Amino acid sequence: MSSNSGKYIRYVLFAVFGLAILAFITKSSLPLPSDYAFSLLPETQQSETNDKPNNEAAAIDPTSQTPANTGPPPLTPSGDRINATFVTLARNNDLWEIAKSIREVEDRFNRNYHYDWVFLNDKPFDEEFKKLTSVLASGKTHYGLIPKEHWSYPEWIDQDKARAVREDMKERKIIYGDSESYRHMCRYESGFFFRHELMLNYEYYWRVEPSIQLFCDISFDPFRYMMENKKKYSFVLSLYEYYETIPTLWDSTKKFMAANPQHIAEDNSMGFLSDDGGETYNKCHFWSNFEIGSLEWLRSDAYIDFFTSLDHDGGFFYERWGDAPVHSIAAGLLLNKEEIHFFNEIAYYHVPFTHCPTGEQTRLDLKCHCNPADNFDWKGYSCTSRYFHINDIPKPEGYEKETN
Ligand SMILES: Nc1nc2c(ncn2[C@@H]2O[C@H](COP(=O)(O)OP(=O)(O)OP(=O)(O)O)[C@@H](O)[C@H]2O)c(=O)[nH]1
Ligand SMILES: *[C@@H]1O[C@H](CO)[C@@H](O)[C@H](O)[C@H]1NC(C)=O
Ligand SMILES: [Mg+2]
Repeated sequence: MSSNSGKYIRYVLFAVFGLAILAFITKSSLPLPSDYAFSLLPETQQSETNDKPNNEAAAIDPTSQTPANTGPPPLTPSGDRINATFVTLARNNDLWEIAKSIREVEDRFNRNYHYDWVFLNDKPFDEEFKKLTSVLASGKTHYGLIPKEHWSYPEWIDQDKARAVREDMKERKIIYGDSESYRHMCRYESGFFFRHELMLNYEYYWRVEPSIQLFCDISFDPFRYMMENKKKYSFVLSLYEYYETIPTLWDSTKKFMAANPQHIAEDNSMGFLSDDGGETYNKCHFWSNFEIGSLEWLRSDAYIDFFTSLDHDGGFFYERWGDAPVHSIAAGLLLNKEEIHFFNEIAYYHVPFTHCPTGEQTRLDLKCHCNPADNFDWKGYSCTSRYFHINDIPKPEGYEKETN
């Protein structure tokens, strides 16, 4: 044995003795008053969390170390909110799925910002829906009924013809092809949600659908990013549309372009939408179940004229035009390229696709729990490479490694 072993034994005995005393104290001590446990929480969590905007409470010192087991680390302090809201179109029976989405948004971002949330529905929301969602959302919540004129057939639509199309699409097993309500939904999201009276109170929106997931902390304010960088539309996932749902959408688009050259942006993203200089549509679109965008842009003459022109052509009912290709074509043609933004940092899932940020350091910094192998961005059916290509910007760091 070495000469150190005696010392070593003394240390061990000392440690064992110390632990025994500690165990005794813990066991015999009186229950702690619950206030004591509460006082261990960081100050921000003591404030009335449901009660609405409180920027002082959200101003966490980002340099301070978070003690272990006292909750998630502080995110970037909020500062002032900009003029923006979350917006969700939902039915009463979407409650449990939208509840999950609200939790994701709140836990990853909005608990530090308290942005408002607008809920829209073609039927009145019931008390159960309002009760739970108003508690889950940390900002003010507003519930809007969609006016009949925005969720019904325009007079120029032949409803018999529309019905025949639905029956035909049902036989051809086209997804949602037989659904009438899905068509009203797509038309509403294409042309009306941004002009609902509740939405007139805001300049930017972030669309949230039921059952989505956010895998990373959002450590900055995407609304503010949009405003400060003059972005009008943003996305996290892009892909090709089912041709059967939009066979004449591009014909209608070309007709609009010819009649309204004044609305077409000079530095547009035609290269994202077409492989032959605008002759045909390549079916690329931004997936609109996630969107952060400018309401002022959607309310502009250019966008409204585009929607109105498409609406008169009837494809929302005679085909099954989705709001995703409609928004995407509008963004691609009416906006300059630099006004469309890709949010690599916002990790997102809506069945069946995942956007998991490219770049290991980004994922670690944001405490992401998505598997990078699930990232759809660089797979064959995504259009996101094309976005990088036409904008002539480098792919995020880590791209080479993660696509090999
Ligand atoms: N109020 C109302 N909301 C609807 C209706 N149909 C769909 N929605 C909402 O519109 C959005 C899009 O509908 P989804 O059913 O999610 O359509 P999708 O994303 O193409 O398809 P999924 O893969 O099923 O999610 C969601 O926020 C729905 O809650 C409807 O008839 N009434
Ligand atoms: C937010 O924007 C809307 C639409 O432009 C405007 O009517 C409203 O006054 C703005 N609200 C604030 C607080 O600036
Ligand atoms: Mg959905």
